[in-house]
Amino acid sequence: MQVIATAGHVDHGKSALVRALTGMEPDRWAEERRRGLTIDLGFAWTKLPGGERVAFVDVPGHERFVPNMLAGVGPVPAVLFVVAADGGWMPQSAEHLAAIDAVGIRHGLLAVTRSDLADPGPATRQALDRIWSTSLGAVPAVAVSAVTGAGLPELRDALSRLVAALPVPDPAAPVRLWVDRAFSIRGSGTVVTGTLPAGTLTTGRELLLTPSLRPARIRGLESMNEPVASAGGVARVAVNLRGVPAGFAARGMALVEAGRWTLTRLLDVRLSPRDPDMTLPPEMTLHIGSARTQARLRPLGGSSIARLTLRDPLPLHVGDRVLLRDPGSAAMTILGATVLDVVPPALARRGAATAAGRELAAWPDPPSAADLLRRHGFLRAGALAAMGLAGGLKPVAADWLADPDRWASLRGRLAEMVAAHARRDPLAIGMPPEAARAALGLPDRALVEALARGVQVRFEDGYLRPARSPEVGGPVPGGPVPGGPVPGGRAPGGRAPSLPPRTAAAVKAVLADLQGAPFLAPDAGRLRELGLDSRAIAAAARAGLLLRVTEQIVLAPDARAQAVRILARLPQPFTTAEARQALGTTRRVAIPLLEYLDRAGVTQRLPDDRRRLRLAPWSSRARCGSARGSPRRTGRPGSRHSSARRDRCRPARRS
Ligand SMILES: Nc1nc2c(ncn2[C@@H]2O[C@H](COP(=O)(O)OP(=O)(O)OP(=O)(O)O)[C@@H](O)[C@H]2O)c(=O)[nH]1
Ligand SMILES: [Mg+2]
Repeated sequence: MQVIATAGHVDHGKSALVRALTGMEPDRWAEERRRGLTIDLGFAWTKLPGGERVAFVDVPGHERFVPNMLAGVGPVPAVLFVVAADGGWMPQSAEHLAAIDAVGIRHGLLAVTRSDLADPGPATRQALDRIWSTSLGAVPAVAVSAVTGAGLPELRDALSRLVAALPVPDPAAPVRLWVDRAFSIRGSGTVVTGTLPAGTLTTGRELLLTPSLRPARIRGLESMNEPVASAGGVARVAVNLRGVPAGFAARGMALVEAGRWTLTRLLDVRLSPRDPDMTLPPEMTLHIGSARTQARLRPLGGSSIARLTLRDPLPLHVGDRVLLRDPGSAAMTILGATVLDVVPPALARRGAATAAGRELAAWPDPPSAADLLRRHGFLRAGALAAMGLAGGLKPVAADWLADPDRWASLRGRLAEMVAAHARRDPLAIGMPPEAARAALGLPDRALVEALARGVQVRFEDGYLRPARSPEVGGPVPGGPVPGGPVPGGRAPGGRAPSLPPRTAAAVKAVLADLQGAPFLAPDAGRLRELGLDSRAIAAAARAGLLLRVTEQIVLAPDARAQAVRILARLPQPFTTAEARQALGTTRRVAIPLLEYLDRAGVTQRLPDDRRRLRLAPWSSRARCGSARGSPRRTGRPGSRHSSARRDRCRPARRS
């Protein structure tokens, strides 16, 4: 089915024509019939000669009821423009045409009514001339008389052709049913009616009623007074809703699908071309569908782009057409506008408004997902869908979509930032991703992690570090690197250590101290003297240059493997005193070292406080390969174990 709205000056015969075409009474109110004047929207339908069903939304022509007219014309795809042969072009002919043009309706038909009273020629020429330059373009014209019936068959044929040429809307399109009538039926509850332009309504479905977003389940559906299980646009529908109390629903609300519309009070629009002398009023009435609200206008830069702040939130898509009207102005002012952004960014910086205006003026009409992404940098796929922009775009992280150029430049900036952070503070564990997120202005930490992939940034232990660390201390102009290469100074994985010269020298001194007595860890005084505080120790341990047993006990990196070898020679299990003696150290070191080995799963502490190695002395860890963390391998690569050796390379059986 299709839905066509009437349009035209008061008393030009719109309702009489609808009545003649459908046999139904479009003037629903007794007052309308008594006064012979349409006040509110009327609804009637019929079958055309080709069998197509068409519904009419009959609008009032009186200037006082223009808002009602706009509510009827808002969601329809086509209009039946009415001009009386004996009346000719009149003020509301012009105003209705301006509204049709502003809303952007592209399909229509001219009916020159009351042609039994005057020659329809002049009125036809006048009207076609005006209509031609609007969104309707060239339309067919038919002279008719609702009284004599002359021209009605021709009009029906013309309507058939018009309907056949209308685009078929997508049945899967997001549903937005603007409510043009709401009432309650005893026993059934709330019923709302409207013109469904696209998408499908099905009984049982839950929708949201804007602006409250109150959930409303479809209890029953009717189209043209007949119950249906589902209705696809374009259609006139009456929807019986569950969950909406009597008196709650009203014209201007909309039934929408969850997640497919953006409910917004702030939008950026492109105003359609207008008289260059016209100054924009600071406030206008905005109409879309059956809704109307007040809008504050803020021009952005040039004359065509404006930011609108609405009194009431509306469910909108990018690309929607809205109508702006200034009911107060002496000269009737109607402007059309295309919605460019439904979640526009704040214009905080100086010059931001002009810059935004310039950017948006260059956008195509309607804008694409790529345009919106360029402006916002990042958008969740769901947010883009709620703007009415189907993506097909691949998220960069989680459900985040990114503008490709912005993404590429952020990658570079992240790498630079992390490298600079490491240079500034080589002892730091790395850059916290939250700091990187804030510095880059990213909306989500997941984006930082995704950015780090593919650039020279590692994400380790929850921190960002350069993938390749700078040389120890960094290059020093005009001289050798102080501290020089550090003994044993290769971190696992072959990373070059990244320590400032002072720390590197201190580490070197500690390792020299430990050379003769590997388990006599330097005491607090010695560490202080060398300037090794807990941060420096942590950095050296991260670089694999020291083994940090506790905050204050540091040993050479291979101390663990060495301890395992020594403890393996003891009778199992052994006491703390036996271990201390064998390791040649004091209780200050022995106890934390044994606890460290317990935690590492190398030793097992028994209930009597003695310990044993978890792996037998001849185990693979102790003898057959390197102990974890030790850079030295005891097994020669490539050498084959003898069978006796292989036997000894089995874990001890648990007793
Ligand atoms: N002679 C003659 N009278 C007509 C014809 N069409 C409408 N009329 C009369 O013109 C008057 C206005 O007709 P309506 O159909 O109410 O006009 P309208 O455009 O719906 O008016 P509003 O809804 O108030 O804007 C009525 O008295 C009709 O009987 C026609 O073709 N011939
Ligand atoms: Mg009427």
